[in-house]
Amino acid sequence: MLYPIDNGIREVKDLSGIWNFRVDERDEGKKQQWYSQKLEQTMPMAVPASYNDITTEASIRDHIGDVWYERSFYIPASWSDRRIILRVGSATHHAVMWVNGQEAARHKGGFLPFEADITDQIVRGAENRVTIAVNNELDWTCLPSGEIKTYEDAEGRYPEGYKTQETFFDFYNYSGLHRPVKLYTTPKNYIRDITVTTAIQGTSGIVQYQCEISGKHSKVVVRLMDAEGNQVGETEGIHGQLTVEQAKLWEPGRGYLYSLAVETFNEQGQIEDCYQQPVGIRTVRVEGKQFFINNKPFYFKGFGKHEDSDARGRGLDEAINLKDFNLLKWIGANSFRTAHYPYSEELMRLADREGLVVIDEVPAVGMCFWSETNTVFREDRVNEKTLSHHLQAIQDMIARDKNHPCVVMWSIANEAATNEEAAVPYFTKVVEVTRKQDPSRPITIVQTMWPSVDRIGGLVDVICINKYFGWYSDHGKLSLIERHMDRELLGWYERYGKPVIISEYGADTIAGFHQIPPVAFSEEFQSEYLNEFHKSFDKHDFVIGEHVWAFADFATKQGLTRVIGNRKGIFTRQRQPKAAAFKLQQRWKSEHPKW
Ligand code: BDP
Repeated sequence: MLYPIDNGIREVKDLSGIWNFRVDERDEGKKQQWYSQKLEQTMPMAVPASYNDITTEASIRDHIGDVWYERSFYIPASWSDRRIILRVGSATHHAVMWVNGQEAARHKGGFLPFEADITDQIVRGAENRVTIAVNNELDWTCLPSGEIKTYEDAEGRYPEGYKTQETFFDFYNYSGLHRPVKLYTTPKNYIRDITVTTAIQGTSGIVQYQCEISGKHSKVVVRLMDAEGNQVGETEGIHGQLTVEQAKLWEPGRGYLYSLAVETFNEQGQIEDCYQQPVGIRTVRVEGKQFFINNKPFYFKGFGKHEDSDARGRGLDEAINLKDFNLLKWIGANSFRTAHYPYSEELMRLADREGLVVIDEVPAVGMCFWSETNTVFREDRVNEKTLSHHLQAIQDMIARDKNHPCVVMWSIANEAATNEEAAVPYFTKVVEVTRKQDPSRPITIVQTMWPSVDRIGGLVDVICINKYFGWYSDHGKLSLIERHMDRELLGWYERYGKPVIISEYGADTIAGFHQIPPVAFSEEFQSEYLNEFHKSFDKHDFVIGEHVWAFADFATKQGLTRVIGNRKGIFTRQRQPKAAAFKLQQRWKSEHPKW
């Protein structure tokens, strides 16, 4: 799926800004067809943003159900012979979109784009109206999964109709139009998709491409330009290969990008469509105990992150993204995981440019109750319907992100109950579909289970584990961490013989709390805590990465263990460093046998 771009042929009109917004308190909008005319009783709402933290009303923040967005737009006269596409970067979690009262698209899944060809629905020369109903309810057929709990049989202890959204993941269920809504054009015959893979031969880079073109064309011309705009290769055809001598590689810390310019020509030989696809020449491979980028062993230093900030919630904020990337570089990190869902396309393009390495994760989070009897993979929970949505989400994520050089591995789930027997056929299918869709990248699943009970580590290429010794178990006992971690790591390696990344380890820390000797929640404790883990990581050559949880403090649902959100950030939610940030910087920026 191509990202909408502006060029000499295609145009983009960003509909970000203030939209009309209404909370559907009584769930009546669809029945009353609110989309058939201008929305009434609206308030202003920013797009892109989560709506939850924008107002002062808890009832809006915590609303369960539909909310409605609406705005008007005009189609420029110059777009008269164009296809016109309306594209939503993400709507969390379900959406129905109408244009001038007519349904244009519906979509399930809160973290991936969808679009509709609205050429025949719009009026030219007059005002058009787009209405989007966004719903945030989660059940077991969704990713992430959830349950709506009702209280009818609670003997009147709760008001009539009272319900709660139960979630099994540790981030606030932010909702709304989180990413830009854009109009873009293509010609009638257009480039539908481009897939690029790259290889390295000696000092040359090989760029293989495959285009999908809709409608007739007489010729496809493909040029490769370097970052300075010089042409370094040219060929013809909807698929093919270009060789770049003395190629400049896309490397961690150095996001060198070429541009693959595809042009299609009509039967009269005139140019019809064109698209410029950024290309990073790089390879990835897992072999033995190591992860190779461009045939060099790579050690992952970095974080699990979230798309999360004050006021905007999960809404795209390019300033925050850039600030985060600058902080990642400042601290000496080279990578992050998109915990626990695919991040915005804008952020992924920035990671390509900045040379940050990304583990791209599908929103399969919350599939575990850490219990042998309260199982998750069963008919009334994670079932066939969940699987089919899971497969769809993976295919859509790969379709969106396949060309990003920054993406070096797919994560197919976070902390699933991989000890359950029924998890085996489930993840066998997920892995099979992921590999088929993208044979070029390794696959991981982020594990919470113990190596002795896990059943699916054999399916993936890299073992990722989340470990909280000294926090959720043996709380506060810093002296036990190294010992527990050693046992755990050896357990995984002995069982599967695969490289291991510690994809989460961390301790809640309130910026400004100090204690010597260290006490849990103090800045000193967080620094010591990480240090104890590092002692263990440094001993084992099959450990190929450390991602601290988390990059910054983030919002969660309210809970006894959450003091206004999850405080495991190395930075506060406002992106200021806690003491551990300086310790990590010291470690990650110093000479070390692992990097
Ligand atoms: C892990 C989850 C992550 C949580 C973290 C924590 O993967 O989403 O935020 O624990 O408890 O289990 O801080």
